[in-house]
Amino acid sequence: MNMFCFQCQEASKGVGCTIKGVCGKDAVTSNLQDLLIYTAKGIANIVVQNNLNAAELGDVNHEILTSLFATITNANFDEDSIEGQIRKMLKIRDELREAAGDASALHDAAAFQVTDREDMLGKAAAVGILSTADEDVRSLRELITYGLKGMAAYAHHALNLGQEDAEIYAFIYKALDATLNDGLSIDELVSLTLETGKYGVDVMALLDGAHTSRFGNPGMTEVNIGVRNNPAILISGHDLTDLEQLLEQTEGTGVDVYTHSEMLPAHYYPAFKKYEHFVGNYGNAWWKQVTEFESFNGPILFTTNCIVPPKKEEIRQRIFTTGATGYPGCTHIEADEDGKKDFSAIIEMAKSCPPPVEIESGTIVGGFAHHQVFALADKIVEAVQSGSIKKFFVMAGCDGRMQAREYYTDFAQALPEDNVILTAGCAKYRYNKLNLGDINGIPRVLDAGQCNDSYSLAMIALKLKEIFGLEDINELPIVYNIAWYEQKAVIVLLALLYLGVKNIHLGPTLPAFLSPNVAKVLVENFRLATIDTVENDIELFLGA
Ligand code: FSO
Ligand code: SF4
Repeated sequence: MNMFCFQCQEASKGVGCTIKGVCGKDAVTSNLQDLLIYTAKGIANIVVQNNLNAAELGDVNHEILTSLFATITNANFDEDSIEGQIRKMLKIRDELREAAGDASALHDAAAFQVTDREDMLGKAAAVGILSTADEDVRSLRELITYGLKGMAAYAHHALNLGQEDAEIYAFIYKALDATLNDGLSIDELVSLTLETGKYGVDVMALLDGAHTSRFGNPGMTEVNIGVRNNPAILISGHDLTDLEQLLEQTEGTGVDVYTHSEMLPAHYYPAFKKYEHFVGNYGNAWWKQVTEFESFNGPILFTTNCIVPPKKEEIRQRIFTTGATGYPGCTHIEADEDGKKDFSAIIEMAKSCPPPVEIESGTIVGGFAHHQVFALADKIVEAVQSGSIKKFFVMAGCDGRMQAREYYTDFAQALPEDNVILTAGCAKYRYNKLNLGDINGIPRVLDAGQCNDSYSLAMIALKLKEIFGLEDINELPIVYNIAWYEQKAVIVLLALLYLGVKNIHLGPTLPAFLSPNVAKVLVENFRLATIDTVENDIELFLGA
């Protein structure tokens, strides 16, 4: 069976995965994910055509988020779970359509019917990415859709914290529906792409507010990267409510909890500091999990992507998924109606496992989200004015397993000592253990947090613009050298473009889903570029 997916940076040959994903996603799962997206578009079509009020769509909104989120790279590899979600969405769609009345003007996505898996796969083949023949229209439709996937992931986390915004849902319906509309011009699709960026800013602000109002403002924190001699659970992904519940349920059980990859920034929040058994961070960015899960010894809880398909049965038995994630053969933990999750099976398993094997020791420093950086503003402004800090390099985004990403370690190392790196997302693991020192007490790597905390980096830029009395954000001594991997990075990128940031360097390669003409539009209007050699880039960024 064939598939076509080009949504992430690892798209095969820089074009697209056609037989099996480089990520490990098989053709059945990939095609079912295409059909799930098509079904979500069908629901959006009904909502838009009937002018339904998103504020009144409760569960429909939530299932749209779950569906988009489940198709993000490395989130859900479980074909049964994707099929189950399609069936759920079709039921919601049909009820919505019947309640709305007039169905005559609806798109096929709002009305098609399927019976079994085979039927679903047949339909998927007809409605996948390549069903849009014009490569520029396809490129823009997918760019918008991937932005929406990232938006949905962040909205889902905010929702878990009880925060939602009907305007974001309304935009998701509008944009999904627009991707079905053959009447839209390229210009209209480009402007919808930028509007997606606006809602990207809004959703990150929503999540930032949800996090900080519940867990406090992140502050400068030293995080232990060594281990203790107790059995332990490793928690990965981005969902802080899952972490909160896990910490509550493990308290007093003798089981320690460690963060992995994008969960590291949880240590920066005041609310989690009170847990004595919340020991530290184990390991590095997502792709190193293959060896790190082996030496961790205990169970692992995935709250979101990035899952690397576990080859060994022993590891698979220790992996638990929750929320939009899934992997065949791994235990999935569902929330009850109140959002509560029962992690007792994970805790019981942990008790029977040996403690983690130490792979590193010492500490790393982070917690430089907007509140902490604003508190240091005087010091930072003084350092800029005195020339102690020459430039800031925003190196946020994702890490990945491709060798080309060594560029980011080399770049951080080669950067002259009067420059500061602002980071967020798992990209940080390429340089956050290098001991790059500090400038007048300000660490040279300032980690704001998760990829969604790129919002903080944008807030910091806007604050500096205000302090320095500048007209344009691009006059700041800030260079954007961003690494991307999956669709959350797409919404972060669109958000930065919406905020007017120009000259973003995106690597290690430009997205396969940008057609030459769409890439040209981004280059001409935003001076978007990719990376070169470390030497040439340092010269380019600092030479003038
Ligand atoms: Fe990384 Fe994976 Fe946060 Fe992504 S762990 S790659 S952009 O999921 O979301 O930074
Ligand atoms: Fe390929 Fe990336 Fe799609 Fe996986 S998510 S199938 S690696 S393009």
